[in-house]
Amino acid sequence: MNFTRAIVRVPGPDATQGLTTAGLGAADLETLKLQHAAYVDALGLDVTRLEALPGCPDAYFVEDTAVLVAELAVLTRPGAPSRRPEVDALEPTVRSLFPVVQRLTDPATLDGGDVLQIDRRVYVGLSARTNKEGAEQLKAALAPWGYAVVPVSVPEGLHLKSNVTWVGDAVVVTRALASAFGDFDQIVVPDEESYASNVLMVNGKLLVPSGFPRTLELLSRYRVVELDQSEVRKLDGALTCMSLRF
Ligand code: CIR
Repeated sequence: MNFTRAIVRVPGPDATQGLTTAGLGAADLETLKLQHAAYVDALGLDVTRLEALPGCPDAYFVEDTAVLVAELAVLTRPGAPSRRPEVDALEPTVRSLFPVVQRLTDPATLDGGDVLQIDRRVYVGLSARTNKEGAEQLKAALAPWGYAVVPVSVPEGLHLKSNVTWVGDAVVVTRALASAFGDFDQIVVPDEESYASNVLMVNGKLLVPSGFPRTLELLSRYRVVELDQSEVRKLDGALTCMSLRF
């Protein structure tokens, strides 16, 4: 929750052509770029801003391509084959910033959106994108550093973090995943606001997607910054996806 830096990637001219299951219609490129820029500003971190990656429309969802913890970075192997070139593109940046870098290999698949770190526990969603081998390889990479990897099945939504995020003293969670996070204080989002379970706590400021009034009320004890995610959501994206924080 305490970060100084972030890596982001600027959305390219093809950013609205990415993978999606949202069924919310076509995204508007200019609005999407504005939403991305507002998000990067709101992070308030020292940002490494990578250029758009031609041919990889989903590349600005940079979270999926690495798992960063204090001691090391693990480059992933995204579940969607079209996204795998994004990892090679990220690798030099990560190597320049982290002394230890590991990389998941075939047959592992894992998207960073399926990884939720809560202190020394790292929850890994088994989803359409992340398989058991992905969770096992991540466990092997992190175990020497004292992290416990806990697999969780993802009942709905694209990723684990489409259902649950950590705000420092509680999880913000959908009803579907509440029981899997019974060890923690919980803020359970109403079913019709499940998208709002993806929030991002950065140094005491809580970034929240706008348009979810009941969740906003539940989060009123935090210092909330609302951000319009309408276009990003059309591409199955959410707040955590668009940066790697460390
Ligand atoms: C995809 O389907 O891979 C992208 N359109 C959305 C990825 C969202 N990433 C995330 O939630 N971490």
